[in-house]
Amino acid sequence: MSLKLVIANKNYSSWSMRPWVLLTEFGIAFDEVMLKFHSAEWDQELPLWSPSKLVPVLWNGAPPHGQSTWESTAIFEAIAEAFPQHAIWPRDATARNHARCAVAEMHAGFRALRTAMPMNIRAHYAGLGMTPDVAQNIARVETIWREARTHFGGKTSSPFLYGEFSAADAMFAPVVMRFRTYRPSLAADTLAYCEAVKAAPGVAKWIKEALLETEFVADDEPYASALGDAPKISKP
Ligand SMILES: N[C@@H](CCC(=O)N[C@@H](CS)C(=O)NCC(=O)O)C(=O)O
Repeated sequence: MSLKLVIANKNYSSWSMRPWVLLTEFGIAFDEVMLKFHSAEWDQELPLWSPSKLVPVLWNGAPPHGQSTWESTAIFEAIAEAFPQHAIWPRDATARNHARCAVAEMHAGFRALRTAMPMNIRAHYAGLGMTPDVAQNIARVETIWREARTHFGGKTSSPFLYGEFSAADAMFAPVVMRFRTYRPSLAADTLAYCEAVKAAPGVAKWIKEALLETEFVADDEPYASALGDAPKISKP
């Protein structure tokens, strides 16, 4: 296989982060194709790489003859199918069912959280973005994580949702990034899980590379202008 993953800015692109982290955590080799938002490359190359004009897209081979997989959950399935030797999904059927539901719920929902707390890894906006709908989304995330940890992951020595790092942890990694930026009030078990995700090598590598980026994407920066000052950019 010759895998290429087409992604956008690591600081902002939450959907890009998920399959990148999943592949990296499992040590699956791939070439990264970075198309930064609002760049000439994005305008010129995205139509070649992405049938939906969104990222991420996973290619086996390259356009026009390779096979493209778009939409995050389809990409997860393609990876799981291509690498059955890796437990991309939990091996236990009951855990796998819960993990699939959690991943599907994240893919389809949590709009309030995603809108009011856009991923912005380098920013520190503690206290911003909270609304009643966001609070409900966060409570639901905490419930899913707690269920997974109580019934599955917590019964192992691993800190992740279902035991070893899986597709579900990759799916929720951008939520951990949002919690890191907006610092909502969270339960102790949620915070412990967030620490484990941040320390996972693939996640840590993504964060490190995100912090090296300098582009400012206004669409993803509702609070930079609201604060009336320059964006808070932390040093790598
Ligand atoms: N449902 C898609 C969502 C992908 C998505 O919205 N990607 C964003 C970047 S994080 C994008 O490509 N935005 C570009 C645009 O909207 O023009 C998936 O699961 O992959």
